[in-house]
Amino acid sequence: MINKIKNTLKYRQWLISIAASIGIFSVGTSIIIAQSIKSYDANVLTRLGSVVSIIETKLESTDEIINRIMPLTGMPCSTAEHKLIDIIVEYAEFQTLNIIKNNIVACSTNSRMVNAAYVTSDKPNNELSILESSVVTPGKIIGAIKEVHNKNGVLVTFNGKIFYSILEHIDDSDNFRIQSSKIWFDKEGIIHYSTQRSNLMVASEKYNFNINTNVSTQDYVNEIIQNNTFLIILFAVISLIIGRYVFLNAQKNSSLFIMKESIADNEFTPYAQPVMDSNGKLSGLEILIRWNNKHHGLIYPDVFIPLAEASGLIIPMTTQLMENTFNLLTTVEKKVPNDFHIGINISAQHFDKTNQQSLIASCKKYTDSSLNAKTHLVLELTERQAIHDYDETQSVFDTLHEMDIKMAIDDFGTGHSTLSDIKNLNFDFIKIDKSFIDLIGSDAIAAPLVDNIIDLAQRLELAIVAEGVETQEQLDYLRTHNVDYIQGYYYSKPIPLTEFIEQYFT
Ligand code: G
Ligand code: G
Ligand code: MN
Repeated sequence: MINKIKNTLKYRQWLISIAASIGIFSVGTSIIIAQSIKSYDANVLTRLGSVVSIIETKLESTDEIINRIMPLTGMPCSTAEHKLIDIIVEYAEFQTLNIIKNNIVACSTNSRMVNAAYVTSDKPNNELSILESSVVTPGKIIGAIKEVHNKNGVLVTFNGKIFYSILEHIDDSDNFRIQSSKIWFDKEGIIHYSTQRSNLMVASEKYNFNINTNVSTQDYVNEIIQNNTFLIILFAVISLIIGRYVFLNAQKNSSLFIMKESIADNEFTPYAQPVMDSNGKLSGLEILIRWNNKHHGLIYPDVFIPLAEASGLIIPMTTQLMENTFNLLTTVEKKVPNDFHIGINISAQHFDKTNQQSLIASCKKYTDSSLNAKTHLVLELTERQAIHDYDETQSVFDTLHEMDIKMAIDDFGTGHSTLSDIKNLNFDFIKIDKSFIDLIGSDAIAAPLVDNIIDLAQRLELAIVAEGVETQEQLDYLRTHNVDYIQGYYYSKPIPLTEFIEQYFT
């Protein structure tokens, strides 16, 4: 029955929970992906940066060597060149050392440089130029730094290998490019003329070059797969769990929503089952709630009472049920026999601080009404639920007893209460659970259980109601054991209270 209601809401429920799952998963994976890209980039930049600083260290001795050569510029080349050769052997990274006169190499450690290599005045001093060699190693990369004043000075050149041989020692540097002005080269040392550079770059602060590399989407994907598969799967699982939670919650909320509406529409109606005395004379009734839903017909309490109790809706539901019951019975008040018992089921929640007043108010309405003169109100508290706060319950019991309201322990034998609880709470009736009545006339092993439970009930010196009596055999047995009241299909199933009134009170 309730499934039909749920079906109408399924679509919305699925939508919400799938959206929640996908939403959480997307946010989670986006964070993981962004984090991975960031850390991958940072790692690459660190490696680029280390190449830059290694190259800078190799160029470190340039200032010193230029300062050593500068005093030689005034000497004749025959003297100067010997000194230049003495200097160059001390430094591995230099290819040639040269003295410039009139912007052209005049003296050099390599004779081919003389009168062949020149400097241009427009380039600033002490700046690194990386270029293609035309004199000593034509076609290969060299580095050059000059310091020339008034067309005279010093020029030093480096073997290009000092730049790219480093890459051999750096992990994953296949795509690293060393770039300066208009040229770049990679670890192969082949010159490319292009100013285009890749997306990640670290530039030297001191010299005119940078190291850059391209990171492709594929690199990021590989990185994520390698390091974050587990996290992503974990997020997928978490998203599914949350999705399921949302799904169940949506289900609960939608049922609750319908239930609230139904209280407003007065869809919860009282059914009644007669309770007879041992002579078979009508002595009372038990009100059993039914949900008469406009779309789905009659719904039984075992479906909605647990949800009503869990959500607290049981409180307004009971208030309404009691009011409806009292109103209907008042209409036939004159036909109701004296001492008639009206049984109402209540829940443990009714004794919580926040709900007590609601129960007491409903009872007050009863005691203030004319029904009170000839009937007894009996509140049935089930043993199946545990009592939340024993002291609170006891004080409400006292209040109710002062109002002459009677209390029954329902489903006796099935639940939580210990005998001392029952004694202290001052019940007036005991309703023996149907499961014990069912044992009557069954087998020899089970039968003593029934005797024991009846015996126990009698020792408590309370009036006893047997529930779920269906057969003559059960009835006879209960009569011989002096059980006071009988309730069950033997006499009648629960029927709408209106029908009950028609049947018994007209
Ligand atoms: O007739 P039956 O199927 O009605 O009842 C099923 C269960 O629902 C029983 O355990 C009964 O105590 C409980 N029940 C029926 N009506 C009410 C009610 O109005 N309030 C509470 N709390 N329980 C009820
Ligand atoms: O509140 P309580 O748990 O006592 O509710 C009694 C329950 O037992 C209700 O569900 C009611 O419909 C059911 N009931 C009452 N008499 C009989 C009976 O003779 N046989 C069966 N099977 N159920 C019964
Ligand atoms: Mn009951």
